[in-house]
Amino acid sequence: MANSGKLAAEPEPVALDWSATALLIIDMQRDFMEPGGFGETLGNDVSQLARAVKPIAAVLAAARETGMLVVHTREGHLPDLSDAPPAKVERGAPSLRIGDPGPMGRILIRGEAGHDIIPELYPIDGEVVIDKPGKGAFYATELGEVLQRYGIENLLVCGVTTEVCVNTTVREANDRGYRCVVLADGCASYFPEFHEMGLKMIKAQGGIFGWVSDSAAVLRALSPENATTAAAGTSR
Ligand code: C5J
Repeated sequence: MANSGKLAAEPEPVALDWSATALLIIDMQRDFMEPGGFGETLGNDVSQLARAVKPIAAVLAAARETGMLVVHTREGHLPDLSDAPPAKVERGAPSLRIGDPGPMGRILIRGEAGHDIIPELYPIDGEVVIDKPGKGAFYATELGEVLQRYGIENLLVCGVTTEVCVNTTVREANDRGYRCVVLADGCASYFPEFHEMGLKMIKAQGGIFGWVSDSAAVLRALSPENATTAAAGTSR
């Protein structure tokens, strides 16, 4: 595991105990990333999100190499929609609603092809996958217990979309006492201006919700040259 030197970040470098740090990858699902999924039914240009894939893949590879806990989340609902509030299902005028049949199966429903994580970032054995019905990864999930069990204090957060599920999760985590470092190039939005503002909202006011860094800084920090101590998490 890398040392506990400071990670380059804004508004200021942050010292992380890497053995108490997890990589949290938010909702890199086909439903958000690919044509025919939930994101596109809402009228979005899904190609805007592709830029986050390579940076996340690089950090994911480094996290796997160092034995860091990796947590993937998936937004979605039970087939009977019992966990989908009508206020969510009925909102707006999408081309298909949550639960409707689409080209990748029923929109945003657990177990359907569209609900799955994209192949480039597919979880491997030992990684945690959290299914969440809401935007925040803590709401109505076991994420808090999982992080506690592994002694996690810090989260490297990436995924989509910056201003919706990433921001909501970071705010939830901040209130629960986690240090959140959001990877700017590992997040994306259908609206580039919301991506920018979403990051600004996190790091403003002295880091009101956390820090913003990027994949290159994390890769430097996790590189073998910086590794001085054994990974606390290699038995995961
Ligand atoms: C959205 C998400 N945008 N994962 N979900 O509805 O950000």
